[in-house]
Amino acid sequence: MTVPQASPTADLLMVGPLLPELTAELESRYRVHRWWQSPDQAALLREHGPAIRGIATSGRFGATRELIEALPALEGVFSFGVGYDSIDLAAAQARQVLVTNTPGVLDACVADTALALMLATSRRIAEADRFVRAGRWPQEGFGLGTRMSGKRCGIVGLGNIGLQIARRAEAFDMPILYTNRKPRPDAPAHYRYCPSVTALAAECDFLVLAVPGGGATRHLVDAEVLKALGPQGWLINIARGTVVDEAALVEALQAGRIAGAGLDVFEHEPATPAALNAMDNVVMLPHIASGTHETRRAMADLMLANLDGWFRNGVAVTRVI
Ligand code: 8YV
Repeated sequence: MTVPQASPTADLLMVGPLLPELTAELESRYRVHRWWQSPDQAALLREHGPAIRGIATSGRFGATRELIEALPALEGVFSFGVGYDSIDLAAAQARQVLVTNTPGVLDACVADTALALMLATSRRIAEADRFVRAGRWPQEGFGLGTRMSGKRCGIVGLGNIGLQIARRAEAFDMPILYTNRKPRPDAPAHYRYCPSVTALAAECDFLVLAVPGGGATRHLVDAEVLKALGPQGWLINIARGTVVDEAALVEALQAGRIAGAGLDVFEHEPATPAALNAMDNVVMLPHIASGTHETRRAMADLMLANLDGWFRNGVAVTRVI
């Protein structure tokens, strides 16, 4: 797609690979320097660093303090994704560099994935699929699952994504409980607020994590929370791997202290704990909650709107800072 424009408006440093069509669009509008493919990053910085005005990145690749500080003409960090825990905000703030993300457009797909994981774990969907593929059906019966409809849905973080999860869970006749920094005044009155994650875990059947990552939520779900969730409780994580103490989760699963887990995110992605591979009560996805054609396109469009808005008119659409 070509965009009517006299010449590329700025030099961008692209930290890691993005969607091929987004990369092509970026390259048609900007002078793009591919950081991750550079055989000599120091030479790239020496040659182009002084001209680079934007960092193009994603939640996965982020932007380090070191990189932000190495670019004297940097004006903005433009990220593909809503989470910005991998971007050093303090370094950006200190340099008066703006940071943009792509909020809103991915809420529905991320919430859909949370529900998919809730069903996949409790109804043993992935395990049942493996059973059929292995040719076991003619010889054996497949055991029973756990009913999801009507069970209590406990949401950690009632932001936009949390609200969409709640709406979907209500269609399964699930009472909604949640915890947040504070009760959300605009939340439906029948959503029950719990003052802590442990209190919420003790009262729900599905503990669904929808909080941002970063220092403030690191290991929010620890051994104590998992114990409170209990042997009939399921942990669902579509937030960030860092929100869960993964070692404690593995231990809790091994000891049968929780019923199972549905995980789209992990503490050390793309590495996943080997101990989970043998557990049929765990469903693992490779961080695909926003990964649909429609949503990734909308995220790309919003990232481009931020870049073009800033470099053409000095106004970014969705700024974090
Ligand atoms: C993306 C995400 O997969 O938006 C987020 O925060 O985690 C996902 O939508 C990610 O940003 C791409 O790296």
